[in-house]
Amino acid sequence: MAKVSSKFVVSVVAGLGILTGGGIWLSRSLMPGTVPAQAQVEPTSQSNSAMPSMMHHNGSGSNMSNMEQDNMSPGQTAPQATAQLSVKAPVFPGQSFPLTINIKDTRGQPVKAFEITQEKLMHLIIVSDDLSFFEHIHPTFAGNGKFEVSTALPQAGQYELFSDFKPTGMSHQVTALPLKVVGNPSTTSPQVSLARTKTFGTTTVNLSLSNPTSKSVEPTMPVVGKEVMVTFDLKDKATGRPVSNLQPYLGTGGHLVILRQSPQLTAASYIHAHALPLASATSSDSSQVNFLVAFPQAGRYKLWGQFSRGGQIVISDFWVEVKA
Ligand SMILES: [Cu+2]
Repeated sequence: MAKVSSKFVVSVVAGLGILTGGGIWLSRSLMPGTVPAQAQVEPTSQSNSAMPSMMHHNGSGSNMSNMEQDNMSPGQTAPQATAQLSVKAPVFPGQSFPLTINIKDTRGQPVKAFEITQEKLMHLIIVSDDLSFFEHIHPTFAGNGKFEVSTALPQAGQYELFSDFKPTGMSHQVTALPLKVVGNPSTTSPQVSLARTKTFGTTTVNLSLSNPTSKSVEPTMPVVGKEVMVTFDLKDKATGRPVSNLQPYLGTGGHLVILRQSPQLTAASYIHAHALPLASATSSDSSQVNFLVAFPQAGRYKLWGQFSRGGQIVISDFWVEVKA
């Protein structure tokens, strides 16, 4: 294979306030002159996210505002940072590659300080556009606005990298950074299963949705904008008994990422829900992790719940349909 020495940079200028009523804008642009002929991202895929994210924002924004500790009043516009993703060469399926995400402030200066959220300075969620692939990693802060990490992506096709961070003095942000893995993408569309009980490794997980104001847990189809309790109930596959060794993960009972299925994923497709505190190990529901979630739009969502079972991370994924 020919050595690829030129660096290509996919520049995504994305700022998304996920707080109450914060002014939001999101645009994408390619940096002129930095994308060589073999660049992996077509300009056409870069310019169509502003309106959808505006439209999607209200619901997820109000949802997040319940979870995030920020002191924004409605209508206040927070200063927004921009994120830029760089990879040094085309990305091939299954091959490890380093990536860099640079965060700059509104004046174009590197952001020097970030606040820790859920034990990390940056959470990076990588999904394939068809939502079949999911990865949650934590880039290392190298100083001067720069985060670095290496990963490998399994198949050719389009991916979206959601970087989730809070610059000191700015609002908590999620930016969507597109990345293409070269080759012929699979043409088979992934299966969408609405099953509520699935087995992941040695753990069987049941997902249930309920009205947060009543104790009864009944199968519910969530309604747009209405808060629902999302409960993951973990049992040992071999014994069928509730797991007894759930531990906090990233400082809470678990981690839940939700993405709305759409032809073009944007930062507005992303909902990061925080877990309610774990029940004590002796209580009857110590095998359950609860999240409060409001789905911003009708449609299909994929949920990835991550839990620590005695230090082993269980990733469980489910599809949920939300009616208007
Ligand atoms: Cu994380």
